[in-house]
Amino acid sequence: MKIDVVTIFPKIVEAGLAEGVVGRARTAGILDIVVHNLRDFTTDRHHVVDDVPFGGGPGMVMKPEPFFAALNAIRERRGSPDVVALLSPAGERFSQQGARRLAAMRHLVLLCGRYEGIDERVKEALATEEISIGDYVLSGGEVPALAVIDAAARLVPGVVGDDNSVEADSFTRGLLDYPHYTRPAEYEGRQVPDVLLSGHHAEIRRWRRDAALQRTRERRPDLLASAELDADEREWLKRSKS
Ligand code: JFT
Repeated sequence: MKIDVVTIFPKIVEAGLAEGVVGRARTAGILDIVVHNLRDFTTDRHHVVDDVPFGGGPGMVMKPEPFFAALNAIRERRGSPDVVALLSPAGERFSQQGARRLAAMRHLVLLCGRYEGIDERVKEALATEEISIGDYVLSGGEVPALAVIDAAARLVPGVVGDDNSVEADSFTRGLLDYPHYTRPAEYEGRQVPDVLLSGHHAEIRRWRRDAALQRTRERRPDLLASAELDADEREWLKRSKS
């Protein structure tokens, strides 16, 4: 999978992509990610990327020309992308389903801005979609771009070493995860549930399934409506109604 990121803060984005499963997948050649410095696509002496807003008001707006030049360079050097996503608080909410859709693409471009936002003509003429990662206010599109890349990349075959761990993921089934424990079996007076030490694999499976269902009902009942539940799981929820 090819990904290009356009930003005035390439070091933030590079730092977020250098380590962990994404970093390893880049080294392994599974992910071909290039981070572009928007200022390299300016033509003035001072590499200015922002300007005052038409109509007045506070703050600065990102100029369109450097984004157009960056996209032209990406098309020439890297080919035509399938998706050009602009990160924006006004975008469509990103989700696990959105991550799956992007993970199936061959070439993604992510446009990051700062200040009050990017000139609307960048969205109109260059972006195929506008994405928000959630309802809270960040200072720019770099952290959202990292979240989108991480979520999509880990669904690309080979990026996460163990396919089973992606498969077992919370959200892949539409439920929250069960609680995890490792050694020691007792820590600061807190005991790991006996069943997990028992070696009874069928009972462990059942305990985890029930714990995931219980947690999801308590913390995210909204998820249960669209979760993929089998007959046993529906039955457990009915029987254990509290
Ligand atoms: C914030 C953002 C997302 C996402 C892109 C650009 C400028 C600062 C800003 C903040 C509030 C209102 C501008 C961005 C985000 C999110 C994304 C930009 N800002 N206007 N904030 N929070 N969930 N995606 Cl460009």
